[in-house]
Amino acid sequence: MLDSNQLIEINKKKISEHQRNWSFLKESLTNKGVDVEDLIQKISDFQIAIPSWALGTGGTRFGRFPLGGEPSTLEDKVKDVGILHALNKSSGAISLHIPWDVPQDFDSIRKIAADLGLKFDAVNSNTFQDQPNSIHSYKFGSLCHADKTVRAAAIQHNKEVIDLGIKLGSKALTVWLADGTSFAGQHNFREAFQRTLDSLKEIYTHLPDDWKLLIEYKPYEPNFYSMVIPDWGTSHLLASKLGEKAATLVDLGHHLPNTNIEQIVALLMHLNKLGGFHFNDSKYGDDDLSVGSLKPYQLFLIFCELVQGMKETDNGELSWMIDASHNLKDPMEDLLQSIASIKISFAKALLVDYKKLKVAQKTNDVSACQAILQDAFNMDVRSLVSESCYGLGGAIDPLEAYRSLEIRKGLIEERGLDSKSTGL
Ligand code: LRH
Ligand code: MN
Repeated sequence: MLDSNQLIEINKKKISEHQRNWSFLKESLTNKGVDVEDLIQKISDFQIAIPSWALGTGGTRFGRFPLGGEPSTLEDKVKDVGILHALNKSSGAISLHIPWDVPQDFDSIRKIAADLGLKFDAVNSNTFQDQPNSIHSYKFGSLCHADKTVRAAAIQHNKEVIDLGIKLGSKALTVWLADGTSFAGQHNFREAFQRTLDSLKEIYTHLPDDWKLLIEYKPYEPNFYSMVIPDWGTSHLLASKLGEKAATLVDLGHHLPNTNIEQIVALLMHLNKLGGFHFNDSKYGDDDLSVGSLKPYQLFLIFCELVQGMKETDNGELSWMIDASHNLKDPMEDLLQSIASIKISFAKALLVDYKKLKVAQKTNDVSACQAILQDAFNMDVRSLVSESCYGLGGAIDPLEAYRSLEIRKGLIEERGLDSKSTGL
């Protein structure tokens, strides 16, 4: 558990510089007629779920470089998310992946999480790996598999993940399927789609009334010729055929190069079928890199569609989650930087003058449209995000606090150099 007194000491070293930056920004925002208190409240209320599978060093098929002090139990994973939340007051939930994170004792894991101010966000099923001594194999798919008994096993697994999530207080199931083909002719596209829809219908009947089914799409990997759910259109088609509890989950890394993701987000909100996000960044494929580390302007444009969509559409509540894999950085530092990028993009998107933008759009004043967006994007809102975090008892600079508190050193002393985290 992070000692809050230590945090107070660390903040003392940053407070005068922070207050100088914040008072300057606060004054210029107030002069622009911005309701600063409302802005702070929106930033403070914005909580992003941490993926349980991203608290250790992932690795690629070419190698994995462990860091030491990794959480090898679910209890330790929840504690690590607790440390992130104590530092940035914005990581108030954890998203579990089953069977990588099956709780041994539900009451104790709920208590550990509650004591750290954490909730359980969407639970993730896994029919992309075979479990030891499982009689069925998902090698050739799961919900789309030609063999009815394999589909039945995958459906049963998803129902068990829902039951497990209910015991944790989760309200959503995320389904991502590796199902697809790597060779032309390997399966019949229409039959595979229909089998997948029929399987999802059986899972959908098991959802409690207040739950969501989040359907995640991906254009390729681990299959490299076709995926059964390759794009937002297919995910939306399935979600529409299933019912109002089903929606599309947008993983930022699951798009072919140069895809206009902000347009996809706008359309899904227009259709009230956007369910949530897996935030990350990428240059080429599903690179699962730190959020905002490569395409901060795209992330800003996505949040501009979200801010407008949350005001102007009836789209339901969204699940905000990170989905990343860490090969080079300390996972905790990577997650702190990713959360900061997300909150900075959200803050900038809240500062766009959308009234002025609509006028410019109506009059086809293209230069003005760009200038209005970039006015907000070019604002330095870091002290605003720090002020909201500091106001909640967090660190003015969470990453610097994580380092000055030598948290990784402490975790290595406690867990050793070889502790390995379950996940990818
Ligand atoms: C697939 C994915 C999906 C997962 C996994 C860990 O690429 O994005 O969300 O379940 O990563
Ligand atoms: Mn994902």
